[in-house]
Amino acid sequence: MFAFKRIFASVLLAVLCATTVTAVPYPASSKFATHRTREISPDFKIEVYHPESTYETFAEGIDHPLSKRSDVSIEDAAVAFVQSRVGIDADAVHVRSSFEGETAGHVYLKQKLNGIPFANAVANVAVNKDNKVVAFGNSFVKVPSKKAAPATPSIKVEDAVAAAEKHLKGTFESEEFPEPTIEYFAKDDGSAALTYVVQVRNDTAGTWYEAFVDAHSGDLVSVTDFVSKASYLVLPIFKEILTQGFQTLVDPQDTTSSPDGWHSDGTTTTTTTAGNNAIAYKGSQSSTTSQSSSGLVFNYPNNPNQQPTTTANVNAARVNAFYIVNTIHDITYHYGFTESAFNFQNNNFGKGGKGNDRVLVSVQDSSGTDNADFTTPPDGQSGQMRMFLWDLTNPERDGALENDIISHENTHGLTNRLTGGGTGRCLQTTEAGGLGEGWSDAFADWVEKTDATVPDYVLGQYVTDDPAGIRTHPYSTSATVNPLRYSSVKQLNEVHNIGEVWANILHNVYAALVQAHGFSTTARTDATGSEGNVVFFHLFVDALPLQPCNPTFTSARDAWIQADQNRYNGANKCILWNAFASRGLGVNAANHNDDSTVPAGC
Ligand SMILES: *[C@@H]1O[C@H](CO)[C@@H](O)[C@H](O)[C@H]1NC(C)=O
Ligand SMILES: [Ca+2]
Ligand SMILES: [Zn+2]
Repeated sequence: MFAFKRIFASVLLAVLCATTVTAVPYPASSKFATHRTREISPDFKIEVYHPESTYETFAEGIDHPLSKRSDVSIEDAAVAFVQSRVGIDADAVHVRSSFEGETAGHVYLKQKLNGIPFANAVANVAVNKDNKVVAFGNSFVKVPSKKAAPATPSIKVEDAVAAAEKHLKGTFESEEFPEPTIEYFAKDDGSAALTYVVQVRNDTAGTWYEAFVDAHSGDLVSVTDFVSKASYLVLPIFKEILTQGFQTLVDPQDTTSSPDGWHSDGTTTTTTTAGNNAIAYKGSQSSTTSQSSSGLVFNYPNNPNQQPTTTANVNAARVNAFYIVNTIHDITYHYGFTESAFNFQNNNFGKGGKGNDRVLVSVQDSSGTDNADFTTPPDGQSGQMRMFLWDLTNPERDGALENDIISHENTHGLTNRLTGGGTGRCLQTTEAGGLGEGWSDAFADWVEKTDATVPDYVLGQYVTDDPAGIRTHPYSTSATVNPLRYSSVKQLNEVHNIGEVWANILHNVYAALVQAHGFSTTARTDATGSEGNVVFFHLFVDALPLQPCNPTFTSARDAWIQADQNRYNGANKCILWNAFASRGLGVNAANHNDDSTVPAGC
């Protein structure tokens, strides 16, 4: 048995190795750790590669090969350690820099090949005061000599500089910048390119790159981007409430949806919470939040123990609201809420529809408390979101810091614009207004999902400081937890209450689609998948322009069925009908009387 296992293990290992070499050169799951797509301009992207790094820490520390010798420098100790640990010759390991900190010495090393250093194969070793190695990070690579480019360049340095300037639309400032150097660059196919390393800057565009230009072909192999990009300290859109934690998000803008980012309309560029899709302010539109440091850094920590009206908390609120409204712009754009479909943008970049109608987001609006609202005039006039403070607690709480409230409000803009052709006139009846409230809750429910589970969903628990939130029941697949069904509408005459019925039905439609087709973790940025949550939001958006002005539950349902026919050839017809019918909205439902019939064949 034991022998068999060993043979089996080595066969398995060989298969794994073979796969690694011949198929995907890196595990897809580690791509975020090794790759990054750098967008040089809207029509030029480059994927940069950093070999996978391993990292080990050793608590009190472990010996290095020179431990027994006295008076060994940390540099020599680190070289010997890396050499033994990685199994390479000493001449392949080269010290780049080192320093002695208070608790450890740090040595930074580069791999060398043919005497030429690698730009992206590095290691770092920390040695503590007891001369023990306490940490080791390593991205050294194994490049067979036949996969390494020849060590002598075949193009001239001037040509490499010209290529870098052309690709990156900037200038090599010869007076100021270091002389171009030659380094190997490890590529993700296991080869090594020989590159000239050239800095290129463009002050007008605010760019500063280090270009790696292939010293044989002149191609741009990679870039280092020295400019750190926009960052926002916010509650990420998949989180709902403060206690789930603020995070710093870098470059969250989606340039497919917002080609000039969130702070430019193509003509005017700002460094505040104002841009092409939205402006977030308090009191007047001149009271926005400015970047906390250059490069569009918005780092304003919220302090929940102080009143929301302190300067720091107002800034946190404007930044979070700005981030959420822009993110919703970018998400819904992927699913069809575009310029020509009457969305909210100042500049429509010649893509149809009317512009000059970005969302005006008034945080801590003084005209109300314990609520929020969204006004949707016709296409070409700005949507107006007003976020109020909630005075049920002390300190008071800010609706702009509970993402489901912002998501709910913003969705009113989506549904009012997409129903009836951008007039803002078509969700006016009580039943249609109720559907409007339901879509708004359903979008907040959808956008927060991070996996295929469909837990009960509660809205507004932070602002009310009540785990039950602001609705009468959690949205649920359990008819015990949430007994609302189509016939419940008969008893109701307030739009939010009616909305709860629709949102609960859509919660069940969502659950059925995810159960059937699984879940995409990238649904917020990629609408091309076939997963259930992607399908759900496509049908959600597609159904809006299909339905009549002032729809009813039954006409809204029919629009979903039709949307599925249009986009998926009716592949989900029975899933949809069964979900609708499970809450009384079957084929013969009418006049708020339940029916659980599904079409023949379902
Ligand atoms: C620098 O960027 C500006 C604005 O994007 C552009 O017009 C200009 O051509 C760039 N300069 C160079 C040298 O490419
Ligand atoms: Ca518009
Ligand atoms: Zn509402």
